[in-house]
Amino acid sequence: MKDMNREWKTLKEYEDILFEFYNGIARITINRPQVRNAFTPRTVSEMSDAFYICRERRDVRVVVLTGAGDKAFCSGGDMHVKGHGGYVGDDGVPRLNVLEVQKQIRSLPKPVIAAVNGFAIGGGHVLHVVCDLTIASDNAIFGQTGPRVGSFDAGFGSSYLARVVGQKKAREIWFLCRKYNAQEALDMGLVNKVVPLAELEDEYVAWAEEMMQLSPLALRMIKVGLNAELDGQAGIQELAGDATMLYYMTDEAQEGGRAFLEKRKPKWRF
Ligand code: S0N
Repeated sequence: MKDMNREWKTLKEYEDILFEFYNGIARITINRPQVRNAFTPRTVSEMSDAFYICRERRDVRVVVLTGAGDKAFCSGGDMHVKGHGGYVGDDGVPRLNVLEVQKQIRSLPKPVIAAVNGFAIGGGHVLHVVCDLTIASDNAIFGQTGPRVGSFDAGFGSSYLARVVGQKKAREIWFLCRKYNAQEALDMGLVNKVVPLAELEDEYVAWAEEMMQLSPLALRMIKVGLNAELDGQAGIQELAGDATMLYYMTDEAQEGGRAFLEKRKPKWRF
């Protein structure tokens, strides 16, 4: 059942996305239903800004990414603005700035849930793949189209996809460009749960609330560890950054800083 009393408060106004907050959950909604929530460079830079705010705000504990309407989560890059070298923004510069958002989602130190409410296609499919969890409505359709429409994502869109569904399935998804329904996606481990569309919001709020009962720092460390195992030096850098953050919380690290400011030798305790 949909909780009609749930009031989402706008966090910031944008042109192409909605950015709302409810009870520790930030929700980013791609709001271009007339093009099945395809993204332009502006959509992506707005998403990037919103994800940055989610990273910084302590009251945001879980982030949900979804699409407006009941037909699409996201249909990938907006073909109307695809030019030579990327998607062309209002400034005339071609970009693939969605790659930055993929990295932001993966390195956000909080769980990100994709709430897939329809088509998740092309670059839109990759967006759900890089989220930590995916909850899909029963009308959801998944697939890559790149080799059919003059594009491909050989980064997370391929390598991380293969870690999620296995090498054979990932190659099938990319080499045949088929579409898969929600049950097929569930069967191949591409999504965590499928619910009727009318129950999608209740479901992702329940999952977010369940995670918010748990230690935020423990979840953060698990996420960074899972990423580090896959991401080589960049993954180790993030894990090491969190290790440094934890070290800063110790008396030993505090003493080092104090000693410098007091112009004396630090007194390390062994
Ligand atoms: C989503 C589909 C299957 C929905 O079909 P349906 O319901 O029959 O609707 P349509 O009548 O086809 O569409 C409704 C209106 O929406 C427009 N539209 C749909 N998708 C797009 C889009 N991607 N760009 C622009 N407009 C779109 C339709 O044109 C239609 O408009 P009107 O009513 O005016 O005719 C179906 O729409 C579909 O197949 N869409 C295309 C999906 C697709 O191929 N997407 C891939 C786009 N390319 C990428 O994402 C590139 C990936 C990329 O950028 C990348 C590259 C390297 C590294 C990373 C990435 C990355 O993005 O991750």
